[in-house]
Amino acid sequence: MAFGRSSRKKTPVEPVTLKILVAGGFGVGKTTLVGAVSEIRPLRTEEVLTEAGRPVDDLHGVEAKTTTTVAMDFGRITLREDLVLYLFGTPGQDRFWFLWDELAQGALGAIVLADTRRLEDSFAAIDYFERRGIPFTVAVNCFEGARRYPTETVRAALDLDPEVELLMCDARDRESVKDVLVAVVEHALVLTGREHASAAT
Ligand SMILES: Nc1nc2c(ncn2[C@@H]2O[C@H](COP(=O)(O)OP(=O)(O)O)[C@@H](O)[C@H]2O)c(=O)[nH]1
Ligand SMILES: [Mg+2]
Repeated sequence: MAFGRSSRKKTPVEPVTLKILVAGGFGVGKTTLVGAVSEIRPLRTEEVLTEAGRPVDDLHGVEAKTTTTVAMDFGRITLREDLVLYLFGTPGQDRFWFLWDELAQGALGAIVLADTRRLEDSFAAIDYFERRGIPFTVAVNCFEGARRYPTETVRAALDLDPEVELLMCDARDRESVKDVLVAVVEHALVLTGREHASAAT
């Protein structure tokens, strides 16, 4: 029995690990999203916003927020037995741009979180991934109290390429976030596969 097929099937597979970035403006829900799905206690480096930080940290529209992620959020989720994602939240503030190139190393793809009340806050992240050719999916975090817009309206406002996917999500909801992650991985794998195919010809 010990050498039977059934016991062999139980041999744990070494999972593929993929790195996904979570980007978007300040207060859009990056820390919330990573925390909602992570199986490990998310590593967070939140700092209480200080008076000194106020002129830099634009709190307009996020008045309830009293902490800010100074370095990054980090989390892990097993999407399937053989597929583990490591999530890296990018710092939301402009003064931490220098960290982005480090974080982007080896990333398969990215989520750009957006809030329809402050869409322009997500432009920088979209530009960044477009310029570097990193596949990304846009997820609109549907805060209650924020007006709902048709997908096409949001796509047009963000000037998204037709092949970039846009989803609505709730960053606090594990299943909703998982849907976004699956979409990002699938999108990124299709694009990466296409790249490999064209490199081979
Ligand atoms: N109502 C609501 N609040 C949210 C949602 N996502 C995040 N928040 C809140 O919005 C604030 C900013 O979220 P946070 O994850 O810290 O944003 P970050 O700066 O992008 O990391 C926090 O107080 C969250 O609790 C959401 O989907 N709905
Ligand atoms: Mg944060």
